[in-house]
Amino acid sequence: MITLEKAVVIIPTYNEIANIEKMLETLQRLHPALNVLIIDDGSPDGTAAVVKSFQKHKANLFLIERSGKLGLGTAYIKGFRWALERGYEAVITMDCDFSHDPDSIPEFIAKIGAYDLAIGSRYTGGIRIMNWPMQRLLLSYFASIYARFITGIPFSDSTGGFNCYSRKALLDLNLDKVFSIGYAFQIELKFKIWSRGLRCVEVPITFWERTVGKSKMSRKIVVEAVVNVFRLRLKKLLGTLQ
Ligand SMILES: Nc1nc2c(ncn2[C@@H]2O[C@H](COP(=O)(O)OP(=O)(O)O)[C@@H](O)[C@H]2O)c(=O)[nH]1
Ligand SMILES: [Mg+2]
Repeated sequence: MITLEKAVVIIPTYNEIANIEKMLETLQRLHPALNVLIIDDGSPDGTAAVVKSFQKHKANLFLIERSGKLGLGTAYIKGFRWALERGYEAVITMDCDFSHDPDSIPEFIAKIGAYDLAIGSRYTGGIRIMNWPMQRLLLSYFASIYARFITGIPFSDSTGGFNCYSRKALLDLNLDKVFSIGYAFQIELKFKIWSRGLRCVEVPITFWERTVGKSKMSRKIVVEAVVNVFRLRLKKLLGTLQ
C-alpha cells in the first residue's frame, strides 16, 4: 500500500487565479501528507505568486515555473521527470479547476501496486459530467469512441485528465518520445501504457465543469488529438511505437 508521503499530485496551471488558493487549501485540509507539484506556465494573472506564498506554510508544496504557455503535455512530462528523480511511487494528474474531485485521490493511489495506471472515467456505467454544454460533452464522448475505434484502446474514457501512474509505468514509458503537446497527451499515454502490457484499471469519477476561470480548450488542441490518434495507430502498425 502506497502512503500519501510516497505520492505526488501534479497540477498544471495557466491563469487559475480564481481556483488556485481554494485548491491548495482543499488539498491541505483533505490530504496534508500528499505532495503537491504545481507547474505554472508564466500565468499573467499571478497564479504562481499565490503558490509561493502558500509554500511558506506547506513544506510539501512544490512549484515549477515555465516561461510561457507551452501546453499541458509538456508540463506533465516535466513533472513526471521531477517526480521520478525524487523517488515517488505514485503520480496523480489533476486539473486545478475542481473538475476533478480532490476527495477521490486516495482511491486512485490505492489502485497502484495492483495496477500501473488508474484511469478516472466519466463514462463507465453511464455518463457523469455535470454542467458541460452539450457540444463539449459530445466532443469528449466521441473523442473517446474515435480513439477506441482507431487504436483499439479498451477504455471508456481515453481523453480524461484525472489519472494515477505508478513509478514503473513512468519508467517504462519513453518520456523523450511522447509527441503530444496538448490534451492528446492523455490518449497517447494511456495507449502506450496499455500497449506495453502494463496493468490498467478504470475508476468511475464524476466530472464537474469549472465554475470560475476560463477553459483553455482550443481548436488547435482538437486537431492535434484527431491527428495524433492516427499517428499512434500507424506507429503501432509499423512497429515504431516508442
Ligand atoms: N501549465 C499549463 N497548464 C495548462 C495549460 N493548458 C491548460 N492548463 C491547465 O490544465 C488544466 C485543464 O485545463 P482547462 O482549461 O480546465 O481545460 P478543460 O477542462 O478541458 O476545459 C487546468 O488546470 C489548466 O490551468 C498549459 O498550456 N500549461
Ligand atoms: Mg477544466
